[in-house]
Amino acid sequence: MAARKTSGNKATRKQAAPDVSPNVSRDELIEFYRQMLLIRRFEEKAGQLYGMGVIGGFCHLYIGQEAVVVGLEATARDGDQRVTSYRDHGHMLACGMDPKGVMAELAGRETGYSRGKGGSMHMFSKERNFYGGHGIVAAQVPIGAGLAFADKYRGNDNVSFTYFGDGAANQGQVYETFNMASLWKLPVVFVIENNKYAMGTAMQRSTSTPDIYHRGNAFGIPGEAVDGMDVLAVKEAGEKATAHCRAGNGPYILEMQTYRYRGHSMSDPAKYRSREEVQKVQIGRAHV
Ligand SMILES: Cc1ncc(C[n+]2csc(CCOP(=O)(O)OP(=O)(O)O)c2C)c(N)n1
Ligand SMILES: [Mg+2]
Repeated sequence: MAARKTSGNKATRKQAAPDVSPNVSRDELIEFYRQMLLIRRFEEKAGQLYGMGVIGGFCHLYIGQEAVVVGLEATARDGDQRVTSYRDHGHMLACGMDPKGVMAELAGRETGYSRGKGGSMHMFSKERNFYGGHGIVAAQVPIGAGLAFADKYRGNDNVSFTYFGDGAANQGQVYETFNMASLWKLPVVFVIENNKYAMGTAMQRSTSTPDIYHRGNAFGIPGEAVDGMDVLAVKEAGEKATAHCRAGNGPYILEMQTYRYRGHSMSDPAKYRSREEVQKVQIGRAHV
């Protein structure tokens, strides 16, 4: 998580710190940190419980990518909807789902969000407008456009946050969705979480052009790349994207430059990248 420098010295430390930006209060910053830390600690515990055999089945950790979902959820309003892939624990916690219910589901308990039958990849909350948790790569993308279609039909100004990975961005159904979403001016923010890898395949081995956010050009969908390790940059970009959608201008693409610190899933030999590469990103010496 990249932290921004704040002003201040020892003499003034006891006084309330000044707001770092006109758009973000000190309390809001603390709340962002609390949420990112909640996700980090939740994920670490999930990894530990998996190792102990308490959690079974598939389990994909979000560690490293926390700023993306926390920054974007800061721009969400009541009524906004969200859908994502199997790497979904952070999204559920950030949209206000109960961590105990999520953890219970991971452990296959009846008190879990899917009564213990869905596991890590298949949880939903109608109350929080969270529509999963999808194990089929990119399957959630047309679903996200469908959610936005419902909003347009109902005539409200809600948006649908539709998250998918850099690998998913190479799937055909993404482009069918871009076409319809643009044609019908659907209020959907396509959030590409570019963590540089699709399982063990580095992006440059699978993706013809490095700037995925350009992929909306053919459909007239604007897009931009964002430092996904900086929660404030994410929030700022999210505000622009949601304002675009809420004003009836159709979809918007945000390519979040991020990185996953852990393996693709719990069984990942991690032979496709070096420990040094991961460490460089963690200490902020490499561009993500
Ligand atoms: C249609 C389909 N093809 C292949 C797979 C196997 N698979 C699971 S995750 C994954 C990689 C996806 O990478 P990306 O979209 O970058 O998401 P990330 O795991 O990095 O979050 C693949 C190929 C699948 N689940 N569904
Ligand atoms: Mg990826």
